[in-house]
Amino acid sequence: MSAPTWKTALEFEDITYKKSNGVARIAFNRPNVRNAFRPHTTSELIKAFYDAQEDTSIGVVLLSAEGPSTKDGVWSFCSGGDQKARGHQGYVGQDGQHRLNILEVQRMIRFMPKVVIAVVPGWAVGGGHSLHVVCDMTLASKEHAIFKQTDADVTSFDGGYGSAYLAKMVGQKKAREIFFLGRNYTAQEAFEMGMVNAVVPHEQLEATAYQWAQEVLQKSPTSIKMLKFAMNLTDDGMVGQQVFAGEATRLAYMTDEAKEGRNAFLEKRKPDFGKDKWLP
Ligand code: S0N
Repeated sequence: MSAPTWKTALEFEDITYKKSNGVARIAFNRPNVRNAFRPHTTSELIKAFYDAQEDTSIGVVLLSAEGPSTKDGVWSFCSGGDQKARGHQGYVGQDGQHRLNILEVQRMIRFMPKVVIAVVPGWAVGGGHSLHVVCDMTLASKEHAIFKQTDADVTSFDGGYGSAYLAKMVGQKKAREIFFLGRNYTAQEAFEMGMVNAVVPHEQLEATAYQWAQEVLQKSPTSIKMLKFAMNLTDDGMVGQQVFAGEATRLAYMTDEAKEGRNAFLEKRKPDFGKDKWLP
């Protein structure tokens, strides 16, 4: 496998955004506050994820983090919502509005027809923990990754994917322990409870993530997309069905049958879908 040749895709302030050979890398870049997200960060994340979704050359997105902190050398993935930006109705942006738009980022990760891998080099805490949960896979630094839920400490809780979906992943008892006690868990412990795919030596973390991405890119894009949406479906209710069914409709569009339906309408005639098409 050739080494990545990262090129900056778009310039941002709170995140970095690069691409290389079918892979997009979106990374938090506020290491001195443990990569906490403020509204400016989330709006940049939304722009980057949208760009990656629209780019047909991209099949895998790595959600990672720059670091370590220049203050104390500590690594972080993300420590959740920036408590300094927190107002009474949400997180307050430069425009003075209160928002909770990290949830929009979660939905983009969940519904994007591409694979999103969380690359966790350090602390994954609060809303940062929830982000790794919603990603399709998680790789964690053996030496520095720490998983922790502080939502109940700061009364800023994720009652959606961050908790209910986590419970599907690690089991009800363990998920309740994670949230109710707010303890620290190592990468190995997170692996053993089923919320981390692999524990990787820190120095190899980014290279391993890129290699996993390249492996995914060898697979059939339609299969990967349909499998992701099929696995989401049972937990996502009617929205899950809508996302899965949209792709089924796209596949139907590709058939001669669909072309005949469209052409017949445009030519103002009855469609002829042919015989012997009712497969058993
Ligand atoms: C990450 C922790 C455990 C690291 O501890 P450590 O290593 O001892 O470092 P500290 O000295 O504590 O921190 C270093 C510097 O970084 C600042 N900082 C850290 N985290 C944050 C943060 N989240 N916000 C603002 N600043 C932060 C420290 O202040 C310190 O700065 P200096 O050097 O200037 O003193 C530890 O730091 C920690 O516990 N952090 C707080 C984690 C936390 O409680 N996060 C919020 C939890 N809740 C959410 O994230 C939920 C948000 C969410 O996803 C959501 C859910 C539902 C609906 C909407 C939302 C939404 O947010 O939109």
